[in-house]
Amino acid sequence: MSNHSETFKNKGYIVLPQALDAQDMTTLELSSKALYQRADQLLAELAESGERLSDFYKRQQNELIVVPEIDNPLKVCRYEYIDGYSETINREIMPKLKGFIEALTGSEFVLFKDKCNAKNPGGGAFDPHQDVIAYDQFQPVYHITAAIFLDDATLENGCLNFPENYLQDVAGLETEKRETPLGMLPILPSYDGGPDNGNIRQEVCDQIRWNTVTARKGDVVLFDSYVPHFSEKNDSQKTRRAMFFTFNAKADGNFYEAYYGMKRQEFDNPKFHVATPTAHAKLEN
Ligand SMILES: O=C(O)CCC(=O)C(=O)O
Repeated sequence: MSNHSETFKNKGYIVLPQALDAQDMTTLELSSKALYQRADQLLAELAESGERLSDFYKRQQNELIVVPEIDNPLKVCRYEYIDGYSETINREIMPKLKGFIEALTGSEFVLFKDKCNAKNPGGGAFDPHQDVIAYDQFQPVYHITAAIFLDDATLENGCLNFPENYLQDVAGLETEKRETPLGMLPILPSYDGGPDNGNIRQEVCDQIRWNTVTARKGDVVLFDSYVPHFSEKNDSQKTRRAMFFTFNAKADGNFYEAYYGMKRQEFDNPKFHVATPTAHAKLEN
């Protein structure tokens, strides 16, 4: 097993410093500008028309998906369906990300979902969670996300936090476990319903030794869907933009359109907004 695979197996994540080059970053900067503008425009148009996002997306199968911040219906928290919407990202960036994951795992992966967290100044915190619990309406039980940073992620603007070694930290806990290509991995106790729906329970978070993982623009962080993570609010005056492309093993099937088909039909379902600083995350199940 390579050093990278060993670290990934033990920690659930790995940082690939400057994995994207200057040309990739220019492509991403231009594409993300256009995507953000579209997201912003959609929120403004919907506020003007009074139509609810959940009604709008039921009849929009190819549109970019936008979710506003909890404290402001006009402020973009995140946009999704990037690969479906942006031919450039699909053509220029996606093969590279797939390549990073396939080099790490030695098997083929396909895109499951994607998103860009805009994390504008003042943009909200993402509470500690495991991504896998938001995906269990679909067959794959194991996913790997490539997080790419369009801005430096710092302590001040809300970089990601991952555990030093959560498998050791929670070894004594009785938890449900799922069989994955990396062995049996735990589903940690989380809050069910209410404003903390999907967040890992506080007493479990307290047991975990957390590390801040700062990143530079152009770095890629690969993490699996079981490793707990969170980020604080953006307390700086600039954006902290990061895109997250989540893949599943090709052998498990291709669910990208099915995932977004369901999200468009059930936009308000809190399942699709676990641990996000959006009003949707706070709706009752
Ligand atoms: O963008 C962030 O800071 C956190 C992202 C995250 O954990 C998520 O979107 O599930």
